[in-house]
Amino acid sequence: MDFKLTASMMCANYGCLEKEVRDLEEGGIDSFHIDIMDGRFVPNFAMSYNDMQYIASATKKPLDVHLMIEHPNSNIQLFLGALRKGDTVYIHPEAEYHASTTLQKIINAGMIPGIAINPGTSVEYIMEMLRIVRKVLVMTVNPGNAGQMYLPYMGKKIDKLLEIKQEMQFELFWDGACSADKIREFAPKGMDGFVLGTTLLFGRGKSYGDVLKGIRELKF
Ligand code: S6P
Ligand code: MG
Repeated sequence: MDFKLTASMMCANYGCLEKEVRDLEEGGIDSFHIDIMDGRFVPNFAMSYNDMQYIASATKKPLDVHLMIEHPNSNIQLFLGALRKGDTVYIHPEAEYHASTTLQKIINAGMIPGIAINPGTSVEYIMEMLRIVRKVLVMTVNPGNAGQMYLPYMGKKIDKLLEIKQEMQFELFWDGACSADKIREFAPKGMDGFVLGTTLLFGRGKSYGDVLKGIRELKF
């Protein structure tokens, strides 16, 4: 079954970040998920612009930059300037007055435009943006922290997005408390990828290669 696995780098060990990137790459990760938080849009500070730049320099794999910052339009050029074609930038429509303007800047810079949506944001709210984005990151926990519980009321929203996706061009990615059970349930329904954090990949007492191999070998 074809789906992408991306590593949530806010869960990595910063004492040996270079090794973490290398081990994930060698283990077969598809991309690196970079959670940038401003302490305003979400009540936490996670990764910084510098962390993102470092990881970009340490790998040839794509970066998926998840901007959890207020008014990303004010800083988007800074982030775009440090990225490569083929990298994805997700903004939150809840954090921007004119989200489509910001998305257009991402498109014009040659990056992949994405929207990340909070648990409380409806599919109807993002309907028009679905026509211009190439990726949707559906938050299955409230944004801000790793290690949270899956919010079960997200299942219906995901099913709705999976249905709409059949007639549109976007890919759908899962972010938050991703477990093997969720991959087993949602990959066959058409989910294109999963962000892996503490639930499945980091701090599990297994090598990244073994975890990723285990996921690829799941029986559907
Ligand atoms: C949350 C962030 C996510 C988390 C990821 C962690 O605000 O956007 O990317 O880092 O969900 O995974 P887990 O398995 O610890 O929930
Ligand atoms: Mg994220």
